[in-house]
Amino acid sequence: MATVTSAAVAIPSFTGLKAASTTTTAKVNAGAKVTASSVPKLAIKASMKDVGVAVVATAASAMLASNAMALEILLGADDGSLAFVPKNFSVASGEEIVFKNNAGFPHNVVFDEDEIPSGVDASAISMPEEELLNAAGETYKVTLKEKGSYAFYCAPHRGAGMSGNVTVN
Ligand SMILES: [Cu+2]
Repeated sequence: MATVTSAAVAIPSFTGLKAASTTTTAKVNAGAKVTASSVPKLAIKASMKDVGVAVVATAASAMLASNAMALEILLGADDGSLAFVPKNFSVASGEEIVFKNNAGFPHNVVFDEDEIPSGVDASAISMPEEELLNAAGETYKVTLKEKGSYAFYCAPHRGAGMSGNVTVN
């Protein structure tokens, strides 16, 4: 096996990979399998490092994007009245809805099994009736995929009119 002592061998391949896309990196990896030289091994090390950084950066920006997409609904109005704010709203299919405890809690979020699109399991998208959000800022997050109209309510305050409707487009 060849001994790599000179930076002149390693550095050009490293620099080249840095500028290259992941597609090019994959080609180098495939080539390394048939080559016994230690030069490709160095190249693989460098390329793995670069790919790792790229993956992390992609995940971070995806998270930022999904947070920006989320729609926040307050549980309890600022004046303490028992309501969802806003009460009626629309979301895109797959967009996250974040119900956030605001005032007049405890609250919860229960979808009405008779007023959601057919085929959707109400229990799969609802909090259990007896489960409550007790502290300010607590959240219940749900993502609805099936398009249509969904009615929901807060179990402790249903009688007081704390209910709402979301249309998934
Ligand atoms: Cu409530």
